[in-house]
Amino acid sequence: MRRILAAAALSAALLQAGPVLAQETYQAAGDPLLNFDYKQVAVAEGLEHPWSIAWVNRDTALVTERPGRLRVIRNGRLDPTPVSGTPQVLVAPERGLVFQAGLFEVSPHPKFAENRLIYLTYASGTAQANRLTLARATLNEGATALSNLQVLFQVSQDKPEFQHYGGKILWVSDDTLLLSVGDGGNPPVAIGGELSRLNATRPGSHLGKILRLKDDGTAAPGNPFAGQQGARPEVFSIGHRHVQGLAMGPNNTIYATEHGPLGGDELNLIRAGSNYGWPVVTWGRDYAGAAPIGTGQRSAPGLVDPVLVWYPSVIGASGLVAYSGDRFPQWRGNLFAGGLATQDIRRIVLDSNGRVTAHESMRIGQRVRDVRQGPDGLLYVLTDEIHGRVFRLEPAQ
Ligand SMILES: [Ca+2]
Repeated sequence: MRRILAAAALSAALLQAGPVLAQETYQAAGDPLLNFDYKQVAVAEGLEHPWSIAWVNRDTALVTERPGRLRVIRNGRLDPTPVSGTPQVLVAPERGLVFQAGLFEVSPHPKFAENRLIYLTYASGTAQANRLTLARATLNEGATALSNLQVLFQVSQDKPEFQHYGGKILWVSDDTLLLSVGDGGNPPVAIGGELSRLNATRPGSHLGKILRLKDDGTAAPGNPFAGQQGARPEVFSIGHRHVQGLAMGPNNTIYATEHGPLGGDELNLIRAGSNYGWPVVTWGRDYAGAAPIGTGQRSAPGLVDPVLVWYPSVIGASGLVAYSGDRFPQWRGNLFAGGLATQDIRRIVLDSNGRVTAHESMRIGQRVRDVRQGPDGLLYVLTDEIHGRVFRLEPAQ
């Protein structure tokens, strides 16, 4: 299923910060249509805001529903009974753009076959004081119940409101994972009398970051800010607004999609210790009055530009995967990014240097929350609806 590289070699490659290269940003304007004949094949229906899908073996997939349920699809059939033993989750009421709290990612440990460990991310706390939480639990043989639930990590600061948690997990070796944490929310969301988003560039806060943790939730060794006074040892990269897609690309590269404000969703190539600029530079503008943000600039020395920006209209970036299967040979090495707002999936073509060379849109017609590759080499899609569904894309012939 997932190819895990030798932990030592990969960790060394991950931690190579490398120079901040002046890179060209590919501006993905408009919705060029993907010219490929594929069909949608239904897998499961009637899921309430499904958020994330992951396989524990070839025939068994787990799907989170944002209101706090974990569901199982066995041999292509949705079990009507949710998995028991899931954590208590803070769920946001449905209010337009801010209904983000709930149960997010499900991700089996890379050695799940041996240890049966499942990792979950979710919002916990109250409407006034809440935070992203990472927990793990043991899944029983029948995949009907979790036990031994353990909270492994919580974001350092409480925040009010229900926005920008992050919550994406990417395993980068057998014992370390990347975890995205959002900036806490749009103005006027504040912590300690200042805007929450200002924490994104501060290594002393978990907000607006990608973190690198061991599988027990503690800081992974060798993280780039670990020795710095006041810095959090978990921090891997900084200056993110709201990473909602995290994937390993060709040649051990790490890509992340994040939500910009009004305009300016980004695809970034993630390197240890880099600053991705939020909220100092962005292509987007604020929701409140469409005011310029930070410096009002798109780029600045020392801040890493996105490899692709969706501008002037955003896609509402969600799940991300690099395709490596054999059912769509012509797509191998391409990235697929879900679009909530655009109700589609974006195919993104990279060259051997990791730069974006092409981009096109696969129309779905519903908000796409996650796109992943199944063990069968097909692409699986989750739609973010009250009656959400899971389906797969197959070549038409
Ligand atoms: Ca940025």
